[in-house]
Amino acid sequence: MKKKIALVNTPFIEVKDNHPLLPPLGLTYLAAALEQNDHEIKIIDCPASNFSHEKLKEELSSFSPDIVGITSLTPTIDSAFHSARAAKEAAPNAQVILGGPHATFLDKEVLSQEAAIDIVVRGEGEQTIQEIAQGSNSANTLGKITGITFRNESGQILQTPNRAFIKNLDDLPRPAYKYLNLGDYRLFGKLHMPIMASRGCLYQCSFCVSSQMWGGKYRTRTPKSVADELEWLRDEHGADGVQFHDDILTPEVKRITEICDEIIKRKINVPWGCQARVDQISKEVLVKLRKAGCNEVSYGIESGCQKILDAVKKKTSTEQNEKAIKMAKEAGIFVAVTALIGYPGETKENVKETLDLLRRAEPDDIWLCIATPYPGTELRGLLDNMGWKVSDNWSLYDTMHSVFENPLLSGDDLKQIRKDFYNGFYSPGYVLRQTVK
Ligand code: B12
Repeated sequence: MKKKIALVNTPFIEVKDNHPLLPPLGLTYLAAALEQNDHEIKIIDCPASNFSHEKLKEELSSFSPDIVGITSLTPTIDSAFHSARAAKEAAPNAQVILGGPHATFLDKEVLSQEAAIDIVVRGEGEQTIQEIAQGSNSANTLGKITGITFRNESGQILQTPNRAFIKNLDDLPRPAYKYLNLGDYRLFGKLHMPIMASRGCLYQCSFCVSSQMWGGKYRTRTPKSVADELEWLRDEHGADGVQFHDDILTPEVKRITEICDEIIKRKINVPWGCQARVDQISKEVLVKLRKAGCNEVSYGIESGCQKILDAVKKKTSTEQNEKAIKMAKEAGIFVAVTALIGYPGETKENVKETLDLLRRAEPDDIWLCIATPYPGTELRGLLDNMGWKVSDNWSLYDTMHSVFENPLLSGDDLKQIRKDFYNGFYSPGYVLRQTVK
């Protein structure tokens, strides 16, 4: 049966305003899956449209959906609850579904906290939402759909088994951007669009949920399908730049070389950025990336202290961190890094090692993140086991706030360290060097 389905990116204020607001890749993938079954779809991207919850409610009232699907991360979960209540008020008979990493790992909690949410979709959502939309909303039908947690008629919360990961990513229809007003995403007139060439991560860093969310196996699309999508983004949507959303684009030299060669051969000529690991990058790979249009590489260096790199299970060394930054700069690629401070066991001296490394290597941009125990991470389990007090104020889970009591580094210490570091790093000298570049 054809249904009316609204997909909602919940209202929030971007945490970092010099980053372009990108079209929501997850929602456009869900829309593409749903339109295969002829459903009527509307995507409401509240941050892009500058919609409040009140305005969202008005939009939902006039669309009158049968299903409302909401996406959210940990820092936006309270806003997602608010959106769910707005959805029930606007369309009382609609099924309200929540997805994304926070809901995936706190599925039962989310359903017991917010009565306006009917179903949580855990993990990859394309096939699951298709099945929900095709079926009725009886507990009997829902109970047969893998990868969901839901409330039955008597209020009991039931969890079905995990859904198997999608095997062949080339089978997925391309993200359906036609439901968005792409003009909303232009920054200084330029449109940046996302793309994802793989899913899954082979590593299990203690602060990250990726391998659980997307699987510990690296699932890839063919270089041809990636290059086809890049051409499509450029020609059909007018993309001026592209951002790869893969956790890591470069784990296999052969594969990244093939992708780059395909881009070079076809003269795609669109600048792009990606995330890479410092132990998988070489001068040759960086030169190839640059030749294929890569103008920004982002490394999760995490720390300049080997003790902390080992504690977070990063499987890299401080020497690799420094060398990878240097090589990217030499290849003429803008290099951004994320680094972590305030990990359990870290001292002020250990943090200083990280800050010294950053000052020495001088990457072009730095995200100095305060260690944050997102639901589903090993770090969260570690804090629970140690009995350290962890905040449940999810809006603070943006890596700029300290959310657990740390006997070695207090929240105030970490805030001050960040402030002092940024004040020094983005000095008039830095600005001058970047301008000359
Ligand atoms: C690109 C990215 C960003 C971009 C966002 C750009 C944009 N507008 O999309 C930027 C740099 C801005 C960013 C910022 C942040 N990010 Co970020 N980011 C990512 C990254 C690398 C890719 C996101 C993506 O496009 N994924 C691909 C799409 C297809 O997946 P998806 O959106 O999750 O949707 C799928 C499923 O989740 C599910 N699903 C999702 N929603 C729904 C809804 C319904 C109804 C259904 C049925 C299914 C469903 O189905 C979808 C299709 O399979 C992910 C890691 C990852 N691999 O996902 C981290 C990730 C999402 N980010 C994360 C974090 C922590 C942040 C920050 C909070 C902190 C920080 N300093 O980075 C900020 C906060 C942003 C905010 N506004 O609140 C965490 C989230 C953890 C959590 N529990 O919330 C992740 C998972 C990284 C990690 N490994 O821990 N991020």
